[in-house]
Amino acid sequence: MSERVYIGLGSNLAQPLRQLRTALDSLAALPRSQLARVSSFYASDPLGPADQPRYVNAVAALDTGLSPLELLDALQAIELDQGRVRKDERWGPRTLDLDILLFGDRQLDEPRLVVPHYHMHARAFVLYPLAEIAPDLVLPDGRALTLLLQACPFSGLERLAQASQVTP
Ligand code: PH2
Ligand code: MG
Ligand code: MG
Repeated sequence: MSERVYIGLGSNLAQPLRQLRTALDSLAALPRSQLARVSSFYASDPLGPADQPRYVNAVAALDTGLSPLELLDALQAIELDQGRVRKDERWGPRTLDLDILLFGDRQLDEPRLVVPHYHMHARAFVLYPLAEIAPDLVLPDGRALTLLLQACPFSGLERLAQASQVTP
């Protein structure tokens, strides 16, 4: 069985656009998975500590037969592969952050994985790219994405002209 998963991508170190493109290639190559859609890239000021570079974010839709923890392991392997160093600083800079935002209609609360992702409901750099690839989405708790967007101003987000996917 395959489930639709939404993954948030973020980077603010070591050429963020390149980090995101490389990560998308790795997502496309995951076993038992198909990369279905990718949003545009968006730049924004850092949420959290202000003394770090601006972020580039995107959201991807993946259809996968992997279990949530199998996918989490695979995403963390990609993060490490791209030089992610885990530091204690909360919301600090990173070469690559891959967050499972939604996993089908599941609601998970496990030590390693909480789905839907904690703060996705109020973050413009998650909600707007997500709406671009899934405008009719309804969250597992029944709330429509359009409702969340109404409470989350676009201000501060900058949609980048660079294509998020290299066309063959
Ligand atoms: N991620 C963080 C902390 N702050 N700010 C923006 N704009 N985008 C992010 O992806 C982001 C952040 C930790 O995951
Ligand atoms: Mg994150
Ligand atoms: Mg993360």
